[in-house]
Amino acid sequence: MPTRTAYEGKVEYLQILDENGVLDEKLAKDTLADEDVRELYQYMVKCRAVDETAFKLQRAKRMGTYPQNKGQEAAAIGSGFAAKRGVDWLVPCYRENAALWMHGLPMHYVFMYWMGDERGSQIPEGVNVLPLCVPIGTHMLHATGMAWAFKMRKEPRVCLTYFGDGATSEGDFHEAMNFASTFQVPCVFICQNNQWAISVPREQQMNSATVAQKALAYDMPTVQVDGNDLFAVYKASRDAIERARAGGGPAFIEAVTYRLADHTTADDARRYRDAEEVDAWMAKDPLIRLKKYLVGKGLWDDAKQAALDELAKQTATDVVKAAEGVPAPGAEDIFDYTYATMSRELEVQKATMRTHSLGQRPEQAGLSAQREHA
Ligand SMILES: Cc1ncc(C[n+]2csc(CCOP(=O)(O)OP(=O)(O)O)c2C)c(N)n1
Ligand SMILES: [Mg+2]
Repeated sequence: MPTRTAYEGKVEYLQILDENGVLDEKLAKDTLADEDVRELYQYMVKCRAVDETAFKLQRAKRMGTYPQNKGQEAAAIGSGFAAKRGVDWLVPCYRENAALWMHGLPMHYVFMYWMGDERGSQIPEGVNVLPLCVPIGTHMLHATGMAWAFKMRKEPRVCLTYFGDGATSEGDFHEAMNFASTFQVPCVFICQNNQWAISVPREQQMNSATVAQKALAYDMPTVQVDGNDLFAVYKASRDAIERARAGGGPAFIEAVTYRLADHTTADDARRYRDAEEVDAWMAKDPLIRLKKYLVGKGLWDDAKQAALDELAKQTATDVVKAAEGVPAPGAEDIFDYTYATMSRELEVQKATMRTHSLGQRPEQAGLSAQREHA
């Protein structure tokens, strides 16, 4: 019996603005207007400044750790701009701050989070953003569940969930993809393929030529885009979001980008990756090419850049001030917000600020008993 092709798939690659700032006018049609590009460029520069400031803050021991977003701004902003603020929901990991800020998350919340203040995860009412999620891949299931709820409630909302290349090796990723596709929920999966999962390069993380092709197994519309190209990310995201909103089900976007900084401030990437590789990607920096495009069109000049740099610096200073200006939580908070009704033992611990159950002496814990219990 002759064999026949049971399934055949392909993945398209989209680039609209190349590394030299040259735009494919035909593909760019009906995407971003000049005014949008200029505004988004300014936003990118501000986000970069805030990101660099977080790094310095950690080095000055004023922040615990921090994963720089540097180099991935176009992927975050292009997709974030395509989503409707206050309607759609963003379900992040930790390398797309710019999208979260764009959707109303105050910038200093991210700083508070990395300073170890849990209130950084207490997202203000009306901001459709979930807290940062460090356990890799787990949040994609939350996004799928939320999108399922939107579908059941017939709400015209879409969930955007962000994750890295490494996350696609997790079981949670495949469960989320399978569920989203089987139930045709309005969820857009955005993989920021930044080539590295801490010190593991993409080629050692997976055998597939692209990340995007993983979605073919779930029969999901999928595309690979130049993730440092704001136009391409925007177009792919808008198409996916609007199709999902119209009932067309989930979609997958692989944004090919690069982590220009270390994995986090606890890492030193020089130990495992070549300087030439980093230099090559530095030349593809999304900010550089967007600036080239704007200058080429006569929409940008040195004076505007100087003013913007000043503004960006001020923005970063304001974010630090806001984050460090939040009063420290009281030590009692751990008692007050865990149980509706405290046990007798916890009441005693709260009153004395020490635990008897472990035989701990206040000096050992660096605490001095404030009050002895009656
Ligand atoms: C479930 C889980 N396993 C392992 C880790 C440790 N870890 C933190 S970040 C990371 C790599 C993630 O790589 P990727 O998904 O590509 O995201 P990137 O950091 O490159 O943005 C790992 C393994 C974790 N946080 N959660
Ligand atoms: Mg990665």
